[in-house]
Amino acid sequence: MKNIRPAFKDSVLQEEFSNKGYVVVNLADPSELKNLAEAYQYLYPNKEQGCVFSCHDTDFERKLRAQNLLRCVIGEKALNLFDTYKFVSGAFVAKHPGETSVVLPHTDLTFVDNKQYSAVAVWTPLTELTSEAGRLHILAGSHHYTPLCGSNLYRKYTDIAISSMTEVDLEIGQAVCYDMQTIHASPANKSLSPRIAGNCVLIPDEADLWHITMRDEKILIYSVDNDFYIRRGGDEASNQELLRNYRVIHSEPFESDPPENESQRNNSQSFGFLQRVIKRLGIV
Ligand SMILES: O=C(O)CCC(=O)C(=O)O
Repeated sequence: MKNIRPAFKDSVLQEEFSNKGYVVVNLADPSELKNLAEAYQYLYPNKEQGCVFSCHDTDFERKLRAQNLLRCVIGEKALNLFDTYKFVSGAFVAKHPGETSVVLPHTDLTFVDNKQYSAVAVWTPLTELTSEAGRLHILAGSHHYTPLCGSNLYRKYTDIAISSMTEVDLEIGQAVCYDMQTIHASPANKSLSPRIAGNCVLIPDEADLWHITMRDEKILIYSVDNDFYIRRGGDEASNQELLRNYRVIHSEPFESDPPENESQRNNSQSFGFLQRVIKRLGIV
């Protein structure tokens, strides 16, 4: 196992986090989170569809206000749990009723050098979190095996059923802190009202903030700042344009995972890697 700088002040939480890739904590007074839910309704009064992340909001001023609110409530509380961490970015996640609100299994972007550090997402419900409304599901232990993730370097984890992952039940006031390399997902919201959550990213104070992208068959690691993550939009062309302001600190050739045998070679490009994760975690 890698020798990673601890994230949590509390050694019991740290051990659970290192083993499973996530841990549930008591984060804040429910009334403070209720205020945040009201602020969300004020900023985003219109009915939408699917699962909508405020970090992809094209209204830059509103995106910034949303992030500042999340930092002041979730970010500030979370900082007390961590051993000299800093806030990087935050988003409201609105899962609207309907089948299109499913979030398929994925890892988050690589924000730090995972050989040394853990970037942690602090995800907290702002509305009642029932199974029907779509809880976060996590594949325990998967953070030990997942590869780098960039804006145009996504892996597909479609062979992993959401139902085979751990469903994280939280009261309002609690949060799940997960390693951003951990595979997670959430099923569609089958209830009648939107399910709102706040999600904030924190990294160690001393860690270089990364953004990874792929260009000309190469994986490029950029050293960026918080401003990059608030300014970046959803589309890759503007992302590449913005990256011109930053420095590449490392590059390596992109190698897709080699298939393990002839039948796999015929079947799927990413078969080898995914099957190894599945086998190691015993979720076949
Ligand atoms: O809130 C959800 O249901 C999914 C959140 C998620 O996957 C993420 O923030 O990366």
